[in-house]
Amino acid sequence: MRTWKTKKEFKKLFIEKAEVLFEKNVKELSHREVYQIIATMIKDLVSDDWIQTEKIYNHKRVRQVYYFSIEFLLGRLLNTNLLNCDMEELCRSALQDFGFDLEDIFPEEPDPGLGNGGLGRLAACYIDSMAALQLPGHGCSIRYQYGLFDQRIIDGQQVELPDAWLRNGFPWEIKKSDKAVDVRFGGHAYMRPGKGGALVCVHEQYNTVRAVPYDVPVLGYQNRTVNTLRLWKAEYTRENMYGQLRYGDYRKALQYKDQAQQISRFLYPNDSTYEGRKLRLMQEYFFVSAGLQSIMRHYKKHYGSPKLFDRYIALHINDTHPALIIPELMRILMDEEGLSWEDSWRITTNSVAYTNHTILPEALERWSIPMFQELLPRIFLIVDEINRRWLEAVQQRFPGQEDKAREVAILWNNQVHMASLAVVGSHSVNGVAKLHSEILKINTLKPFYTWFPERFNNKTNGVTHRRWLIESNPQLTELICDTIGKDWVHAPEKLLALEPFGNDAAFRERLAEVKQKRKEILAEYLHKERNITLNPHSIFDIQIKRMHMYKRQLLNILHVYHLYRQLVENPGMDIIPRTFIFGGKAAASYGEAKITIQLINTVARLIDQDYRAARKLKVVFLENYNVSLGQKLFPAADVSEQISTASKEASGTGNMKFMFNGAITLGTMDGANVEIHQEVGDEHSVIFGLRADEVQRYYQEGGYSSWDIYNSDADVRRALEVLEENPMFGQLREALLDRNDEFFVLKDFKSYCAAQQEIERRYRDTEGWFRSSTVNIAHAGHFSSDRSIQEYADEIWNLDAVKI
Ligand code: CR6
Repeated sequence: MRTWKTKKEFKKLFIEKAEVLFEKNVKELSHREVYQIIATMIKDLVSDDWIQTEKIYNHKRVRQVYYFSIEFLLGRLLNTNLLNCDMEELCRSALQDFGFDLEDIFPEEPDPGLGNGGLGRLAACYIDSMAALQLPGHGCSIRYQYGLFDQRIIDGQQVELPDAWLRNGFPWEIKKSDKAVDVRFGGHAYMRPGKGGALVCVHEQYNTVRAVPYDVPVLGYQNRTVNTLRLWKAEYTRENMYGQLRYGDYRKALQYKDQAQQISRFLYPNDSTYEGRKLRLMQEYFFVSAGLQSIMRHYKKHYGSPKLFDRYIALHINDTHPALIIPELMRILMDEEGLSWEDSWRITTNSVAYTNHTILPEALERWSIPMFQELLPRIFLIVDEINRRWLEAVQQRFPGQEDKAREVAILWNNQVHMASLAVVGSHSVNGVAKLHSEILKINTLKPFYTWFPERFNNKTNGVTHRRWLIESNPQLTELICDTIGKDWVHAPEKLLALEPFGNDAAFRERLAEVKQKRKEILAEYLHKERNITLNPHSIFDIQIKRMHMYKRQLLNILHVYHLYRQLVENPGMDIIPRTFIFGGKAAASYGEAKITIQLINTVARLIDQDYRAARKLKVVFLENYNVSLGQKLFPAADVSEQISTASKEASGTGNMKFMFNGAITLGTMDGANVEIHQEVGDEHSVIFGLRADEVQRYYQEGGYSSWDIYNSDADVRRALEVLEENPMFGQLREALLDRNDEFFVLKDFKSYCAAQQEIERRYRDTEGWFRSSTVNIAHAGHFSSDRSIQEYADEIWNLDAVKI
């Protein structure tokens, strides 16, 4: 492989690539072509290390983890990879010689939209950290042809367009046709006596879907480790198609072909809600089976007997979407390797660990048994047997107590309960923040906790500080390095050394300059790219995340409207100018979330058109919020809105990205906000609203009366008038009043308004504000995904780092 280490070599190779890939000389290249050339060059550059990394893992027979996730929300890779292989400056300067600015090249890369929100982005942060920590860990997922939809706002409303992110190819991937495997769907499965009388399974008349892997290198941070993210694409097989044609059934043959290709076509645009589509179940089994077959093949080649599988391999399931890995591993060990049920079960439960990401009941996956059975007959037999043995154990301990069995059954009410399968079939179950992990134990998974208390643990989420601070905010990175040196880059907890500088006026001044600069960069960008004008001297108050009723964007906008009404009545009111920025996609079928977007845009227009308010207030809803837009927004934020109904947000990870960039959290005691508050205290964060236990108590007692609040609080009554602007908003009004305000928006309204006043009071004290900002940055290190991943490696996977 021709590679490059110096600027001279870079330029020589660049010119060659321009010829080979595009038959152009350098002057004729478009920015997109420049991007494609550099990406290809980086892939070449790291290919030796990639091969070397795998060789060392195999040769040393180290224990490895495979992280199965139905989403990986990667974001752009060019900048990240340049940073990781320490070639950013060389590349920048070489391009300059050719007359290109690297900053113009970055935006040419489309965001791979292979995820919805937090869960998918978490998976991306986690593989980044595994490589940075030199842990032998790989990702496994689906190569969706269409990612999450492209969001447009037309007349204030969300419109979804297909996201054909692969249109111009994906230069980071390598197709590995020779590593393809076959996955079976449908047919009939039954047991029959085999040699020596033992029962063996027969599975016949199934359809075969070919799974073709595309590998993406995952680079460690300047350490030569290159792990793999393996994405599977579904293809039909000629054999299967011709098999059907032989019987003259064209309709069936084409139906098969179409269905096979359909499997990796779309990412489901749902976040935290149960998507009960047959195709989704096919996707889940497809990538789990393909991934596991390829792991087993590789394992047997390099490591030996399947009996020792669990000594060398850890399998992690990111939520329940990959939980079929449990019966699939049982199938492979029994049907293909000839192991007994008992040995297979021991190996399976020792290998698999499960992370739960939500307590929302509608998001806990359940599949109808008839559909499951029809699609995956062999897997169903195994799940049925797992369930039978498990309930037998329950009966033995609690004879005659039907209700005990009902609570923990995997098959119940004609449904397969995936969370139950995941808990029973793994050795570790974790939540994603301390509060969430407690709620799992005392509430959501309580009966399982009584059975297996030793399985339950917490792993608070984290985000990669390399992308979310170093890459996104070079100005702040430079200031931090000037102040405390560079140790924190490798050991983010060392950011703590920054804390005393909160009392240093010169430092605070520089920090304020950085924040100002980042607000101006954002304002300029939005002006140029989206024709939006912001006042960079206003407070930037930002809520960016998926649109969801539990996340309460509605509470935020009702407060904005409340402020607006105050200003109209009293135009001289002394408030600091404020810019409220929203961004987030609503699932296409989530009516209330889509109406909330409309409401935000309505209030935005109302304010823009009213001179009494427009000087002080501004609302913007940013179209198509994604990872790369996030990288512009977090650095520019003064206030981080984390206002979910307590107990509902399992962790949140945007809260951590804001913290790394020195924003102050305005939040409820929910998810990881609790731990952020624990780190920085009341003095450096603003907390409001009901606590999780209060919320849960209200639910147990049938809720509270939102009408009482409406009747007794004039501010609430006035705020709700905005819902009379448009008949569409009647639905939101109904949810708040007639359907009793499931998410406690009205209940928390007063306390939220007070918290917003507190924000303003603190902002007026510039010295105090930037002291708080400093304390937040200093304590953000705890929320690096390096810390999370080290905990997973030590406490769940039992994994050691490997020097390359
Ligand atoms: N929607 C949680 O809701 C958490 C992420 C990652 C979520 C969110 O609070 O930070 O996972 N849950 O752990 C699911 O996707 C099921 C999310 O992103």
